[in-house]
Amino acid sequence: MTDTMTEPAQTASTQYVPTTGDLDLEERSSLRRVVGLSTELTDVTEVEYRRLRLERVVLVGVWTEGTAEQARASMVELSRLAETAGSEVLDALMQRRPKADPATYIGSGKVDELRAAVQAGGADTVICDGELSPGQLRQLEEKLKVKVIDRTALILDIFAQHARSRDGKAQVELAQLSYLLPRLRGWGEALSRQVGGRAAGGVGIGGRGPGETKIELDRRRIRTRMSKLRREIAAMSQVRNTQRGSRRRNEIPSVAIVGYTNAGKSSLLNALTGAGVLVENALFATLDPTTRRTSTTDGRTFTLTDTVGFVRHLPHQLVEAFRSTLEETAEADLLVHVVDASDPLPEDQIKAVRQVLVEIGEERHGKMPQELLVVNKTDVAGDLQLARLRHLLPDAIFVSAHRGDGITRLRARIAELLPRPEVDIELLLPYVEGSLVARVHAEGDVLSEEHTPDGTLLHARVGGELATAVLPFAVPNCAPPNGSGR
Ligand SMILES: Nc1nc2c(ncn2[C@@H]2O[C@H](COP(=O)(O)OP(=O)(O)OP(=O)(O)O)[C@@H](O)[C@H]2O)c(=O)[nH]1
Ligand SMILES: [Mg+2]
Repeated sequence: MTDTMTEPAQTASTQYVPTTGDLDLEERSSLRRVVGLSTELTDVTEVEYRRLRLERVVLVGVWTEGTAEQARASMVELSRLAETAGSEVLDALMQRRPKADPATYIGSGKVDELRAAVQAGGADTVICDGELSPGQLRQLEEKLKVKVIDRTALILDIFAQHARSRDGKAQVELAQLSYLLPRLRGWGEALSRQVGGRAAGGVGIGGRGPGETKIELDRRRIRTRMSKLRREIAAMSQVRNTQRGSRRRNEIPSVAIVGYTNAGKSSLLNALTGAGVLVENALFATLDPTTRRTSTTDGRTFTLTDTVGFVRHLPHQLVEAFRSTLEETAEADLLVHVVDASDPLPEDQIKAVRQVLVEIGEERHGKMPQELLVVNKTDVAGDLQLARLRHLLPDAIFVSAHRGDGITRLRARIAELLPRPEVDIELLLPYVEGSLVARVHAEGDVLSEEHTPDGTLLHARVGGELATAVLPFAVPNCAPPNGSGR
């Protein structure tokens, strides 16, 4: 998208003509249209697909900090999220303010303008770019007379649509319930009438009635369901722990692919392993981790895991619910952090991803695996952008998962960074022990191999457990397998 926020509005319904320049009074108090975010049909072949779409939405954001470009990027992303959730974006408006209005998110005077935009396009939903309080949502809903949701609810909705596995579904439901719990009173007009005007504010006059009892009952039900989900998630993560434990015992190093949503993580897994996992130009296409085994060019086996992507302001309910999945990521030996070179602000994406990683890492006392930055989609990024990124990220590997450029270099770099097995050993394995030879090849790092009349003579570095298994075949006079350093 090349148009900027300050371009004149193009739609006929507009009454907000944005001004140029920064923050003059008029601008501060106006709603600006974010041009180019409408997702109206441009291609008839889309008709069939769009028929399924339920909502016609207007987006609204409050720009409180950062540059105009960042504010716009956030709105562009919100529109992509809305589309991913199946909505048609009619319009996008943004207000520059020092902070969101505590009552109505955008300035209360601007709500009328927003309502006009809603009515002009026949929208049925307004999506706010942030996490709103239950009171803000309710007040806006009352004024706009259409459903109002926030970014958090939108992301939760996408996750709910995309979750496939039992584990993923349970995690999403838990996140949704924890989002819903404090908002129970704010939702549904009938409900708030029952408990009086101050419903969202807590108990007070009129706060105890039949409605209250009903809400308490609902709350209790939700809490019970949440504990059940937590138990289920814990049990499922136990199973995965066991599987992972067995990989650990076999000392197979693990690599986790992390990165912003839509950066090309799944494509990279496919490029590296031919896995054939789902690749989609949609946010949060992947929710369930996929693990594939592959090997380095020198024959060491390792696992690669593709997992859920991150996004700016990833709802903390989701981070909480996906904690077990995310923690597994944090236990990898190496993180391959994929960055989309075609994004206008890849630095912000890197920052957002690292923030989530830090959040997970804090639970683990700050111990994070080493990170290898991989800049993807070099085939579509501009030369200037690539030059800038090469300068900014001198240690990154530049690849195109689509074209295969840089993949060999990436493999080599992964091989370098993978932990090496720690025991240096020389073995003479009789030919009947072919399976042990194969294991040394798969799990260890073979330094030399020679076929002698008595068997295979191997010089290798292997993990502790394998070293014990092959100890009877250790060649005498060679250093004892006691972990002679790396
Ligand atoms: N041009 C180009 N497009 C790419 C490349 N790699 C991935 N893509 C596209 O980017 C989009 C997202 O790719 P995915 O591999 O699904 O990305 P992801 O990071 O797994 O996304 P989520 O699972 O949704 O978080 C798809 O439309 C891919 O075809 C690349 O090297 N070049
Ligand atoms: Mg994916």
